Amino acid sequence: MVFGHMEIKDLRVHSIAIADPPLRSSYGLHAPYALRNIVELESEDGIVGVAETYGGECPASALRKLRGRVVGADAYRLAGDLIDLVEGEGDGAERSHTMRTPGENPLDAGPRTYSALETASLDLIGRSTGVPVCDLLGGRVRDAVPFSAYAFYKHAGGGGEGSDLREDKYGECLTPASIVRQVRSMVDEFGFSDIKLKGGVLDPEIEVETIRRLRQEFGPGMPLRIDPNSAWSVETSVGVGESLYKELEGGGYLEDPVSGIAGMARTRRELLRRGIDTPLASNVAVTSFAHLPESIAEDAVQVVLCDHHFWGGMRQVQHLGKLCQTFGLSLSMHSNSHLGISLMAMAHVAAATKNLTYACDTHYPWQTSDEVIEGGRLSFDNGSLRIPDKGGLGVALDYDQLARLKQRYEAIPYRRRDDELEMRKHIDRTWRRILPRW
Ligand code: GKR
Ligand code: MG
Repeated sequence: MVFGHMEIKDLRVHSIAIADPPLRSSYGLHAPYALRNIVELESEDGIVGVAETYGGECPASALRKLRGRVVGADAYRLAGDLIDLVEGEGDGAERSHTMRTPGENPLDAGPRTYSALETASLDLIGRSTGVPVCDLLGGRVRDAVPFSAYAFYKHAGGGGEGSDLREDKYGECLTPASIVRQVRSMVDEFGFSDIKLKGGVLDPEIEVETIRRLRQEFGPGMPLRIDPNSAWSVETSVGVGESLYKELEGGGYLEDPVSGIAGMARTRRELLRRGIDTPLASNVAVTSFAHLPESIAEDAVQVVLCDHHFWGGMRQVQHLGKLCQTFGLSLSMHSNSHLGISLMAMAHVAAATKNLTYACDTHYPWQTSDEVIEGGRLSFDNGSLRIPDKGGLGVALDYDQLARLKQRYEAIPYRRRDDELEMRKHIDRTWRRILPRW
């Protein structure tokens, strides 16, 4: 290896499937398996850097198409060499997640692909130098990153299919009382001290009641958030905001109650007119840098949810953090169904991003049994993940588990996330995603 240069010899992309329970959101229903792609970059010295990203065919083929630009490139310069993926076509305001589930929006394919390669190259550099990724990113501002309990209304079932059915750890949860039980169990097991409820599933009155019951159970010291993924009209959003004013105080927020920047801005104005200043958060209306000018001018969103997987990588999240700080916005973190490589990458970028002061979202507790890293499932310590004292991300691939999850992917028919179709297959043959539903 020449000083300050590390040639990439190979790019490998592995499509895997992980068991996922029948979780509900305004997008529809989770399939029995969530799909992920695992990326490996191998250096000339045989060191391997890894990343985890959105699953299925499109993300995998977008990565494979870049092979000619990646193999032979310098790992230290890869992110710079590929920056056109982040800044080129698709950086427009059309990129919202209102109608497309995260990971399935062709307009953010470039930033998503770039992010996976940036993460794997940072892991590679970190492993070869012994420096943790958060310190390569400029240095950590925290050693442990807090995550929140992510409650979902769900049908009975623990995920998987046929002979691969998994234990249903939380049972059916379609009432306020069963959500309280679900969250109690998560908080007791993982030590979380923030709660997010995925809403947009049941009548808003039931969801309001669910939040109230959570407040009764956990008290005012436990911040609460609710996220119906744009399922409500402005009127409903304002009504819920009024009803839950007290419950969302003290570090909580109302996330994407309504679709679009204009709808969020109207909701904000109406709430302020009523003396309610609950922050509005978003990972649906605001999903790219191009959305920020309008959102800031209209005061539509006060908490931006970053996610290195679709914002164009870890450095773009740091830029986003600085922009948010400059304009007086807060920063939180979004997640989708994922395994430990993603969780650790999320922790590293959060550790290196100063104004990420909210507990991050994570779906990790929902993937109860599958894992692809050596040592198996990662553990939270009092709801937080500690940055390991190791170079890179600090996790290594377990190749037996990887082979098992690849076989699973080959054996199942799912090739992209389609929650609307799953809803029609299992719950209601006529179901369509209608916005606003209430
Ligand atoms: O997993 O069903 C889900 C969520 O609704 C997910 O798709 C969202 O992207 O968690 C996410 C969110 O905060 O909007
Ligand atoms: Mg959200």
